[in-house]
This record gives sequence, C-alpha cells and structure tokens, in this order.
Amino acid sequence: GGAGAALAVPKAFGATGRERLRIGMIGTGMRGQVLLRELLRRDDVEVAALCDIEPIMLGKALALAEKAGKPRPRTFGANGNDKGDQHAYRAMLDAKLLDGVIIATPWEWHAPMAIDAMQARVAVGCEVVAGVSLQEHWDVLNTQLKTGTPYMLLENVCYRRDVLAVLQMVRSGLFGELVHLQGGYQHDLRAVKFNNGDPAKPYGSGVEFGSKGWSEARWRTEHSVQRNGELYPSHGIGPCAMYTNINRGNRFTRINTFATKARGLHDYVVKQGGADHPNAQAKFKLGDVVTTTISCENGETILLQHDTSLPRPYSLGFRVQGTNGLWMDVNHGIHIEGVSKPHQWDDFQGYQDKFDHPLWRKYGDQAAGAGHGGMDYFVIHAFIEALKARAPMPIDIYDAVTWSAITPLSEQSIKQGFQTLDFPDFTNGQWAKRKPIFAFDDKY
Ligand code: A2G
Repeated sequence: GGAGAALAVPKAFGATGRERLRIGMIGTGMRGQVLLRELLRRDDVEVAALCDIEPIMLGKALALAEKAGKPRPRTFGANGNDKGDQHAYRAMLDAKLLDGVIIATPWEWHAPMAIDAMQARVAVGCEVVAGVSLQEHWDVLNTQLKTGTPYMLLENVCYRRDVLAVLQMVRSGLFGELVHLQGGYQHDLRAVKFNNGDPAKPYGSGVEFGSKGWSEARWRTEHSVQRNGELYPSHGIGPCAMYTNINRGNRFTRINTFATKARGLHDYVVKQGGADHPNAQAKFKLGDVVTTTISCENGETILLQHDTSLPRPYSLGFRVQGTNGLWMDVNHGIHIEGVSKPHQWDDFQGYQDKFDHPLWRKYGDQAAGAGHGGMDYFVIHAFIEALKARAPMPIDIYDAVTWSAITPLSEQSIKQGFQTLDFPDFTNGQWAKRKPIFAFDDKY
C-alpha cells in the first residue's frame, strides 16, 4: 500500500469547475478553529461536517463557517447544549460524506481516530502527535499500509519561512556535509496548562487543570502528571528529519533521554494559587528540561530539548551544522566559512532573502495572516493539494510515526536510567532506497 493510494470516493466539483474536496473536522477547539479558518478560505474545499463533543466549541466552528459565507456543515457530537458522546465521530466517518478529515483532538485520541478514519477510507490530516504508546504507532502505520488511505501529519513548523529557506541552503550544500542538528520545544506552557475553567479565559486565568480546567488545561496537563519524556518532539524533529533525509536514505539508529527534576509546574501553582490550593499537592512527573539525543545511520547526531515548565521566551532552538558552517535560530545567526569573518556571526536576513523557498515566494501573500506566522496556511495547503493530486503525502505515515515515537522511546529511556535504546525501523529496511520528496517545488 502506498501513502498516495487513490481515494474510494468520487470526485466532486465546485462552481468554478475546480475539484472540490469534502473535508470534515474532528475537534473544533482552539486549534481546530485555526485550521478550520484555513479550510474555509479555500474554494477547493467544502467543509462538509464538523464534530466536537463540546457545544461551545462546535458552536464557534459553525459561526466561523457562517461568517465565511459557506453552507452549514453537518454536525456530529454535541447536540444543542448537550455534550456529545466521545465516539460520535464514527458516525461522521461512516456517513460517506467525506474525502478527508482533519483530526485536532487531545493526543490520546489521535491514533484511534486516525485508524477509524483510514478504515472508513477517509484520508487523514492528523495534528501532532501520531499516537501515545509505541504499540499505537505500529497500529497507525499498519492500518495505513493495509488500507492505503492517505495520511499526513500536520507538522506546521516544516513550513516555517526560515526553516524552508534553510532546507534550500542544506540542499544547495551551503553548510557542507551535515554533522549535527538541534531543535526542540522550548515554550513556557504554564499559562496554557492552567486556567480557571472559564471558556472565555483559556490562558493563565487560574491554576485548575483536568475536569476543572478548560481547553488544553483540561487534557494536556494530565500528560505532565503521568509522563516523563520528550512529550512534544515533532516541531523540533520534523525540520531536522527533513534536513537529514530520515527514512529516505538515512534513519535514526539510537536514542537516549535525560530529564531534570520537576519543579516549574508546582512552583507556578504555588505562586499563582497559593500553597493552600489543592493543586499545590499535585505531583508532576515531567522533568522541567528533557534532553534527547538521537544518532543517525549517516553519522549525524540530533539533540532535542523539551522545556515547557519554566519561565523563558519561546524558541524552538534550531541549529544546523555542517563542515562549512552553521545556522542557529535563537540568535538569528549564520556562520559560513570563507564568507563570514572567522569566529563571527552574520545576520540571517540576507540568507533568508536569497534562499527564500519557492513556496513562500509564491504563496507568502496568501499565507500572511494565517496561524503561526503563515505556517498553518502551508500545512493545510499541502494536505489538500496532495490529496487532489492523488500524490504521496509530503509528510507521510513513516515520518509521522518515526517522529512521534520519540516520545514513548524517551519515556522508556528515562525509566531505564537514561539508557540508550535502539530506534525501531518503521520502514522495514526501505529507508535505504526511498528518495526525498518534501518541498522540492512551488506546488505544496
Ligand atoms: O503552542 C504553540 O502554538 C505550538 N506551536 C503548538 O503546537 C501548541 O503547543 C501551542 C500551545 O497552545 C508551535 O510552537 C509552532
């Protein structure tokens, strides 16, 4: 089975005569609504159905469709003011309404929902991550291979403007032969993981989480209670994997992870809610700074840092280093031997302008205003265009499970005393022969 196998559904055409895909969404919360805006902007997409168990979130999504002047999508899940059944999405998948579905739900739902969708022959655009346990990653992979239903991981950072310019630089040989890369998720999430449960104030309004929290505080925080590991690898590893052609001539061979003590989340609860707040008793397993090292078949190392519980400005911490020099995003700096003064950084902007990716040259204006500085435009654009072209997904099932399996592997490494583990080869040996396909032109 290939990632680009034909869809089981007939083609539909819009008023313009352009092919129009019928897309549904499972999860229309804060993230889903950002992606929904991108779908609603397109004339090659009909948002045919929406599913969410939360009446408030489903209502907000319907309002977005109405405001965009689009036909009212069918709805599943919440009914009026009543909370919906957690498996209501299955009725949407089975209704023969959809060519594709976007999954933007809590992490623990991604694998089961993707599996159900692929079995119903509905193409999947799945928010990061692909699954939780290692077994789930194998199950998602095997279902894709068996059904041939297209699957894409919606990793938006692969489309960040500087990340794509650096891809052009890597491919042009500017850095020489790549030797070492870094990335990660360094984002103070304390105000995301706690609020007061008020739907109008999702960020930093209190120190509740779980059933008393709202939006991400309702589900994401629990992962910091239960798990210690590199909980969010894809924003960092996605670009690094594209630079090093992982699963396409290269592969991850070994992995280990070290974690610090856990202090930041407890400290935040005490500072914001007082030592007497019941959540001051909560125990968080997630180490504040979690450092993962991965080795590659072709001799590179990749270092990832997950740092979400301490005060700090946002940075994904990219570094791409080869025999001719390196780029780092945190200081907007680049150093190329023979061009830069010895031991000195140059500002990245000149290189950004010179190596700007054809996708950004072509679609930069349209992407302006889309979520995350335009990245969200490109990730939806890629999913829809690849689907229409019946072409392989640019971020495919192997990318998805390889990147996202870093989490359960990192948990295992930490549990076993920061042990170094073998990295599973999800491609079953095909990595040696597969060729890179990501972002080689201005199509998607
Ligand atoms: O913070 C950022 O927007 C993340 N995206 C997103 O993945 C999510 O974790 C969010 C928290 O609400 C990037 O960093 C690109």
